[in-house]
Amino acid sequence: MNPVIITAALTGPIATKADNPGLPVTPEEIAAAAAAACQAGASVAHIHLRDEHGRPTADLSIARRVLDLIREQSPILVQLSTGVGLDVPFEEREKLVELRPRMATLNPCTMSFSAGEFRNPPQGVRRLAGRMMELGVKAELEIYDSGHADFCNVLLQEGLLAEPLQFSIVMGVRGGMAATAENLLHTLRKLPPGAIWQAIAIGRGNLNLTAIAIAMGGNARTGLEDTLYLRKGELAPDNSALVKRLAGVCKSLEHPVATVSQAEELLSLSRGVSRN
Ligand code: KMH
Ligand code: ZN
Repeated sequence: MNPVIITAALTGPIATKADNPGLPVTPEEIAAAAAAACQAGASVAHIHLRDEHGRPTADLSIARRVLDLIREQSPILVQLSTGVGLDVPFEEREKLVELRPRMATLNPCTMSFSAGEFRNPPQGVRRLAGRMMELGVKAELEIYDSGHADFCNVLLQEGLLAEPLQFSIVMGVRGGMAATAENLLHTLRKLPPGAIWQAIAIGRGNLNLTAIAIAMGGNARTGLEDTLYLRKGELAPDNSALVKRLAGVCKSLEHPVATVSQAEELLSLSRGVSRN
């Protein structure tokens, strides 16, 4: 049985400190949260950036500062979000991979996302996928609906993705598939053989669907991007509390938690000098 890679999604594009005071927003807070999450059992930090007003941004100097601070404080592997936030143009978002993080997300399709629109035009997605391959940045494919997995299979056939493919099955976003075990199973059947995957269940279904995914041999993600609460009515004090709880779930299910170097190996990350 492979160890479970725990990803900590520390900030996301939507929540504010008013929603949860433990949300890390500044580069310093994000780096400290990444280090604490690593201590608690996370081997990957999924990173969104915020500007000085707390708004989602793809500003390269902020991204550089966050990457540098994380590297100073922790061995955790960095996955930069190229999803960034609904109001940031695709053409700005895709530039983030030029910083050559070890990993970055690739959102394959345009979709409704709650009250907004998440724009991922097919030719832009192809350009970004190709550039990530050139730079050796591992793509995590964000699947909000089972048809998105079909499109990733097309990208694979076109030679724009490197195996093993890594997927997040995202459930619970309004505009994507609902957080149900049935949707998870249906989508998993579409993944190519040897694919690595995790479930991301936004909101209320977070703990149960994540546990189902771990029991099925998937990896796991948690963090204040995905859920602000530890349980109904109780805000999570910080990201590391959510990671600690998830590591406990893995332990109860007798699945070991991956170390950073195990995660690096399992994800087939390309090595490079001074990269997170
Ligand atoms: N925000 C989640 C619904 C990304 O940042 O590129 C999925 C996600 C994708 O984390
Ligand atoms: Zn994200």
